[in-house]
Amino acid sequence: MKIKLDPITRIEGHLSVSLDIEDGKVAAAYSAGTMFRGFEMILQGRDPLDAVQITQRICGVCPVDHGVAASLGLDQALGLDTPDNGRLLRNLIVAANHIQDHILHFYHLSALDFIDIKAVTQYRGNDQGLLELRDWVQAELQHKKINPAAPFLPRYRGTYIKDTDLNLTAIKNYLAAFRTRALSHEMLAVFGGKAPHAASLVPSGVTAKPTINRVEAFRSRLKDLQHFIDTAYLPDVIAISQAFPDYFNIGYGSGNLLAYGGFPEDAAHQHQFMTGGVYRNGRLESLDLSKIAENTTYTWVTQTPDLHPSRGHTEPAPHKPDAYSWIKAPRYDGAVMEVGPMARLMIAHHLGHNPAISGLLAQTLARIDQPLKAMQSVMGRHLARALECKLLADRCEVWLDQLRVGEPATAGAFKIPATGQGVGLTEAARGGLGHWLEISDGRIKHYECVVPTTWNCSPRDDQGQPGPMEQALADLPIEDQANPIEATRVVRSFDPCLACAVH
Ligand code: NFE
Repeated sequence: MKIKLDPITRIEGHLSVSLDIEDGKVAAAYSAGTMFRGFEMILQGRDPLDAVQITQRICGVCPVDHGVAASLGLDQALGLDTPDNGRLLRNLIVAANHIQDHILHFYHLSALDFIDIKAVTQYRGNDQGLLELRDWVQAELQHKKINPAAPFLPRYRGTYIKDTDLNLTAIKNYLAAFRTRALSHEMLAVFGGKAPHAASLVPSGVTAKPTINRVEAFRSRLKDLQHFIDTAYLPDVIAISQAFPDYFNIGYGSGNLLAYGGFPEDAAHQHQFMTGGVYRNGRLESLDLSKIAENTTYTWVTQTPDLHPSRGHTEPAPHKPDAYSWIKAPRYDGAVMEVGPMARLMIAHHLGHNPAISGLLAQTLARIDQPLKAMQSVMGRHLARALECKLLADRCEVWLDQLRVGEPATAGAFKIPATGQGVGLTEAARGGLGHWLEISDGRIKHYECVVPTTWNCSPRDDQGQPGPMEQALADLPIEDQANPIEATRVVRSFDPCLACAVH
């Protein structure tokens, strides 16, 4: 028996997942990115500065991550130093977007896998938003749609939360999260110029100078976001995780974790708020970029030997036999690696360099009575995002205080060299993001992005090793094959962005 989930809704981009079912369980899973984009080809021959703006168009949910990765790559290629203000403003812009992105993922993409939206029909208060939502859902229950955009029913049959108060609280927060996300985008735009695609990112920093007005405009919104994270997001994730403890044992994945590190705390990037590292076979290793290579055995691109991203090659081959995805298969020393908020939290925890991270993680796990290893699961990924949101929002206060008001946030004028090479590594919302670039004759000669969802949703490689999400789906029991809700819960826990994955 085969189940094909195509397209998977409530994610970003075009993902198709095929499941082979035997004895009521997933025997094999295949993850396919079903669209070609070709950004790396578009960039060839262009002015290197274009990369900061063009790569932001890879995605609407993590554009500033691409903008910062491109800027960091150009910093290296152009030999530019970034003043502290530039580093801090990059951190603040990226953190503002992570907060928006994690809240988007939990409330608007994933929560309805667990919360019972039908509970809103029992709402008896006078909140205008909830009353409108109640009318929409009631109409959908009668097979009518008042608003064509109301997307709640039908849905997969399955077990949803039964506690009406918990459902209604989470549904109220689902609505509040729209305003909260708008606030995070406003906060991003204070220094980014606009959102989602920031105009102010440039090599060596950010064109916006920190002024008292801007710092306070950022800070006042941050306070509201911290309040939402502390009183809605974290409590809702914890309540849902307690209602579905089984999902701490479901969706393990490849077990190996990778982070490049992000949010530098000093000019040399020696210290980062989220540290890079590799967690493989239960042990921590330091990251060695030379061990990264992309395999394309099952990707619809011309077959090459495994290539390091500095030599990555993309030439579409849509009729390639046996290929089943437009996503490449990045591997680390041949190993399948998961990236993302859970990976960076676990790596930071194992490194033990940051008491704020280890303390919050340990305290939360104690509260819900789960061991550390439970983090490598569907519910662990949701929890990691919520914890990271709190950690980043709290850290933004420190970065705001460190800004030197009135001083520049770039190194000033620079020249594009005839030749140069660089790599920009950062932590995007969904995990480690790397841009490798080469300049020749003052133009971009080569550009290769290795993107979080490229790691997580990668297809098999030449060794037959399935990608992290494919592994997380393996052996998953599917109770009702007409309603494979368990599979969509596993898939959404990775927060896939296919626009990014195929770029
Ligand atoms: Ni399109 Fe992205 C993030 C990046 S994920 S969302 O986060 O880079 O592949």
